[in-house]
Amino acid sequence: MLLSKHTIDQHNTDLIAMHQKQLAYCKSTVENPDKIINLLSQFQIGIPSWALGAGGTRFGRFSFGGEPRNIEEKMEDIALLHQLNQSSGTISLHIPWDIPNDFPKLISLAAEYGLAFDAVNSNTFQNQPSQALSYKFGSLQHVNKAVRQQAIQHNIEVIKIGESLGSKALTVWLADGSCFPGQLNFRKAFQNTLESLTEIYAALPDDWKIFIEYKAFEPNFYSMTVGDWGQSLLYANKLGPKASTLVDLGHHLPNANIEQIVSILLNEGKLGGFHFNDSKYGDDDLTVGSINPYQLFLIFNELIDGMNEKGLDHAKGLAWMIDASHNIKDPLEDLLQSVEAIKIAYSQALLVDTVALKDAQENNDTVRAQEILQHAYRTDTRPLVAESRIQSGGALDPIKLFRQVGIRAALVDVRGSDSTATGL
Ligand SMILES: [Mn+2]
Repeated sequence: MLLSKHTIDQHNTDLIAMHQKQLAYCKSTVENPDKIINLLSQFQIGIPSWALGAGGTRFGRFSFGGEPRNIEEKMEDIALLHQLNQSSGTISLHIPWDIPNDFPKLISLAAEYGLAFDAVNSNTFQNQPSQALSYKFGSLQHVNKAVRQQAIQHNIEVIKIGESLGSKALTVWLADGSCFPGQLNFRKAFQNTLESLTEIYAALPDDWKIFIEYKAFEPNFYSMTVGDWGQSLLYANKLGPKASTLVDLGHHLPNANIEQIVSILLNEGKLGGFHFNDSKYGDDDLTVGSINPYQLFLIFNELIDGMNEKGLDHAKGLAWMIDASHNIKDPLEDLLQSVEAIKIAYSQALLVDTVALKDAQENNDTVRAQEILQHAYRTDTRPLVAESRIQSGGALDPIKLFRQVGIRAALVDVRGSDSTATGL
């Protein structure tokens, strides 16, 4: 379901007077507001195809109704998000939860919606019905070479699918690891994984990248074969220039200093992509910025510092994606909240007085350094984010409009109250 331009314009007209007051005040308090608005307009965040339905836990799943029943409907939902916020212009597919077969149709649908295909994701953490061998004891690390080969072939297949859609990167997240001491020879598991990744790397087209995602624990609870950024970086360095690390915010142990990790990886030229979410305990898949927005701001502060240092374009230099999917919110409203939180944190980090911060650091002025960061963090940049949205044709208040129009009820009418998004 898509909105008419008239519906969006009418919504904006109703809210414009208040917005203009807030924008005028905000612009009077920050440096270079128009530059920030312009950067915000260019910033696109990939929406994962698996976030469009209700996620579940291992205890249960509560369907939302009106969930997309196929890849075309997933694209339609992302197109709707993009209409509302003008920042959700890319889609990240997960194979085989999404199995595209009519490529020309999907490509023309994407063009019609103004969407592009972001990194494609392989899946060797589940057995699929057609599959000969089991991933119960791992995939790329497996003691049995035939299992490793099956997982390698799957990844190569995913690259081919991505190529047909115009994607330029493969994200590999491995559930491989062990649940009990003694189960696994760590060195052999690492070596097997490296050899498997090397074969996948060899199948990458010249202009492709491979992102190695890490995770501290779950589903394996004693060891993960790509368990932290150090292990991921080892693989990425050994594989070559097309390989880099992907940071998923929820994949760290509690209180990990993610902003420092990001800073070092960027400095090494080995930060490839980002999965945004938020967490209190582990891989909670919560809405971006819902638990610790200051951490998100600090991460963006390091990202901007590192990207500027390397001359990377903020919008295109890294692959920005959301990776969250949970149980109780309307998934589309949740994604609107996540994108908004990302853009707020990005815009606040753009406000940091980097010259003054550098001076404070050079003079060991800890108090002033904190003042500079927190001054930026405590600035309300929401009017700048809203302005960038309406300048691009989006809605002033996406969630308000989503509710006013009754989008969820309309989706339930078309797709039914018990539809389940594929893969969930
Ligand atoms: Mn992830």
